[in-house]
Amino acid sequence: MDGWYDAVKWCNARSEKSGLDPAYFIDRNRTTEAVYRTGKLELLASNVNWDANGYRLPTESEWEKAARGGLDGKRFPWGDEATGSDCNFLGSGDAFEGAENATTPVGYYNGNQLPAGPDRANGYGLYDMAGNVWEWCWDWYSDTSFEDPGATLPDTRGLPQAFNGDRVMRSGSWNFAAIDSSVAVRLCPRADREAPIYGLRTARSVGIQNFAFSPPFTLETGGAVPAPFAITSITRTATTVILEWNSEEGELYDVEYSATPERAESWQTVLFQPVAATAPTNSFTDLEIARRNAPVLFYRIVRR
Ligand SMILES: [Ca+2]
Ligand SMILES: [Ca+2]
Repeated sequence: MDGWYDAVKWCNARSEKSGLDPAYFIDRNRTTEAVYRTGKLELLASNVNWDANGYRLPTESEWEKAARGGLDGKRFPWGDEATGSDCNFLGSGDAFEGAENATTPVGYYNGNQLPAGPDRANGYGLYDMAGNVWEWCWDWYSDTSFEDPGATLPDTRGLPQAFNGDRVMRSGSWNFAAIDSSVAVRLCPRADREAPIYGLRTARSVGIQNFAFSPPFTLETGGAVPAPFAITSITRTATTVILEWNSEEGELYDVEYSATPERAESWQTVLFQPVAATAPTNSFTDLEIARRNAPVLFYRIVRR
């Protein structure tokens, strides 16, 4: 067994067994369809089809959001204190305490646990986000990964490259103290590390959820007089985005998108042919948002 690598391959195997699209690929550009099934690969974010409907590890940020269950600013998913009736830690006094692998069954803290306590499903209905077993996350581990520029992206996937051989684990476990079950505690095992206190929780992408759009802006073309125009309306369906903008007859426009708009080189053209304008407004329907591979998209209209 090879720790994180096996966790990732297990996600792919579960996807394929379930008839879903796997998320992890051998090729970093995913120019081939070779699914990651064997060996130890140092996967980068570009190895992943983040839009695949199959199983994958949550990113560290996804994990933390899931763990808090909407209750921010507290040490645990339910509040600031943890007792043996809340989650499985070392000495929590649950019915499995002292066993060789003293895990509690999934959902053990459902109101019928011992020591007796309330149902500890968090605000999102999730169990065991605190304690029981540590859970692998996607991200590379570094003490300072939150200072990386990418950490402020709307859907950060952590450091772009390996800092060392460590990946992040979260949650605490049956063999650690109660305080290590705090939502914010991070463990940094080597990615090939195996232990009976390690586990995983899978995630699935449900498609593009949120859109942010370029604000109205002014564009200059070839040093000409600034031509003010703006995206005037956005309509989103399950699979498309319809953009409308102010336009002038006879002009040509490119529709561009980006998931990281602050990076100038990240903008890509939606169309190969520019949109010929009608006056006074123009519209374009992006039919391929599911292929844009980003949970948040920004659009802008550029006049040729
Ligand atoms: Ca315990
Ligand atoms: Ca756990």
